[in-house]
Amino acid sequence: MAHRRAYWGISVILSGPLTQAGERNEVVMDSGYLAGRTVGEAEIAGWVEQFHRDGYLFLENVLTPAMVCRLKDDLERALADHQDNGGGVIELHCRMFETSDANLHLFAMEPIVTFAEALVEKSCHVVHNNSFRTPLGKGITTWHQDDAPHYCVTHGEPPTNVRLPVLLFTCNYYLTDVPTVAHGPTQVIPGSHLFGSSPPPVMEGTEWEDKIVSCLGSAGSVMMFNNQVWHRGAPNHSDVPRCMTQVSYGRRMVNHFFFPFMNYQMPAHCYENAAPRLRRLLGFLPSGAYG
Ligand SMILES: O=C(O)CCC(=O)C(=O)O
Repeated sequence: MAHRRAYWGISVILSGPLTQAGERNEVVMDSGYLAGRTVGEAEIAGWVEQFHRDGYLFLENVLTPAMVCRLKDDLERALADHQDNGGGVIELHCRMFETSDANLHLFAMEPIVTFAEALVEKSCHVVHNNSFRTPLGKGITTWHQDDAPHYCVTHGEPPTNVRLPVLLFTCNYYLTDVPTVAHGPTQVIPGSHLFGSSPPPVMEGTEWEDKIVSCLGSAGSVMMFNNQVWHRGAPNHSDVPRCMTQVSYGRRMVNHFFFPFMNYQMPAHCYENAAPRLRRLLGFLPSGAYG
């Protein structure tokens, strides 16, 4: 099982001590965070290529500690107030942006928003923003795709000469440190977005077991993944609940998933003073086919 860490240019990485789980932590000497920075076209294009190849992209040192702190506080407050249905495996609060400016701010945050526009389409929008806490021993541990396969390979090997349009992808922002597999990282099978089939619910004993990548990183990291890629949250066997906020970007042809969907009305305070880009991301889309 590989443990992949992706760092961007200006971090200095040193080898750290072995953890109790026998894994070597790397220590990142911060000389800055990505949040709010404009990244050059070439770097964005490189990220897009990597995402198309692997079905995901993991970046560390994105959110500042202050941002992480606010997002986590907002999650704790929201959960104390109300919990949505997390299926018994996570403690969930939907539509965080309605009550959390920190979440709303993520939608148009550079350089992730520019990456989303390059990857999905220029007029993409935000279709989902949930936050959750993974209690000890729990997690969304069944392997899955977020949506059914966009194409099905009926026989033989999956094609290697296709590139799927990215209709929808999700950003998992880590709000707690995930230094070891025991902390329940998001795990992924690289390239599986092109397999044209759904994953087995359990990877142990399958031909893909040794392909699992665990995205280990500090709070403030972001794991961005295609809705087609095989992934899960590893069970949280640490002694700290794991916190996460999610923002999903979709094409115009993908509607939002703001529960209860039908007759959902976005509170006016979310958009009335928003800049044009954020307004579009909130759903004020250009007209086009079907509308
Ligand atoms: O908890 C995680 O890291 C993964 C979450 C997940 O699988 C999902 O939201 O679809």
